[in-house]
Amino acid sequence: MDNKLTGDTMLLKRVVYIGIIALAVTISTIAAFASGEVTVVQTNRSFNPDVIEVAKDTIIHFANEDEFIHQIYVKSDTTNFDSAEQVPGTTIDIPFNADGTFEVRCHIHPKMRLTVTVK
Ligand SMILES: [Cu+2]
Repeated sequence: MDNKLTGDTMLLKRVVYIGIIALAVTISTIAAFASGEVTVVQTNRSFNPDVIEVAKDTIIHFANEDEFIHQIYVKSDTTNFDSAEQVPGTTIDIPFNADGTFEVRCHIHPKMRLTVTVK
């Protein structure tokens, strides 16, 4: 094979790869700060991400992609939520309608912790 062509092809692949990463970073940044709807995934008995900042009136979808049942809750002066048992493959929505910093915890797994800052 022509060496120059191989070099050009590798450069093109690199440019495309960097472009994909830049796009992914942009999309995830938008997701982290978007009002409206954000998804947090539960895997390996943890929240992913485990720190998130959202605009007021955002609904966070909690998608249980774990092999375990979870049962999540928020306890605070302004935002309170207590879910039923959440079996794998299901999603629970929690609205965050007040400014502040909140902790989402799991009754079943005390080490599970998500910090949500709403502003
Ligand atoms: Cu749990």
